[in-house]
Amino acid sequence: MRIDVLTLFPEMFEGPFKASIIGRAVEAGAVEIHVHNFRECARDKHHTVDDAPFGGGPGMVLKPEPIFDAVEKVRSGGGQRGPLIYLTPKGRQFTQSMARDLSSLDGFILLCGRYEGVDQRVIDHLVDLELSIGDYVLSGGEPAALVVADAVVRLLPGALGDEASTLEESFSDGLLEYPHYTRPAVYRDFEVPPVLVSGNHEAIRQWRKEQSINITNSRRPDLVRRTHTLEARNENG
Ligand code: 6GU
Repeated sequence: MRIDVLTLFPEMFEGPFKASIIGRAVEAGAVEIHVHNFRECARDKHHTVDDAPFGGGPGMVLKPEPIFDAVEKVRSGGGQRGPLIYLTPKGRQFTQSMARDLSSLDGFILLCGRYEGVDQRVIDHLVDLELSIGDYVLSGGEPAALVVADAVVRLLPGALGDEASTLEESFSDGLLEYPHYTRPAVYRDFEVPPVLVSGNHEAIRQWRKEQSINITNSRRPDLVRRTHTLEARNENG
């Protein structure tokens, strides 16, 4: 996979893309990540990327030319033909199922906005998908691009040590994960649930399923309803 990131703050990606799972996936050759500063595509000698909004009002708007040029350069250069994804609080809410869909692509481009946003013509004529990571406001799309890249890259074959681990985790089956415990079995009088040290694998499986359902019911009833709706739909044909 190849991910290209277009941003005015490439330094925000230096640490995160080197560390941990993404770093390992890059090292292993599962993903190539290219971060581009689209200020370099600005045409004037001051490298201007923003301007005041037509119609007046506060804030600045990112100009279309540097962004169109940067995207065209990426698409002609490295041979990246994947979708252009614009990170914006106005976008569709990013989910685990979108992460799965993106992980099957050869690549995609992440465009990070700043200020009041980008000129609408970028969205109308260049962007394929607008994504948000949740209902709060960030100062720019960069942290959201990191979130999307992380969620996708960890699903690539070779990114995680233990390949089974992405199938059982929270959201994969529409439920939150059951609690985990490790040694020691007793710590400061706090005991591990006895079933987990019973050696009864069927009882453990049942306990974990029950825990998943209970925690999802109490914290995220919206997820339970969605799973049940899907199960009901499948049964009805
Ligand atoms: Cl993608 N961008 C910004 N600026 N804020 C956000 C967001 C994105 N997703 C949630 N909040």
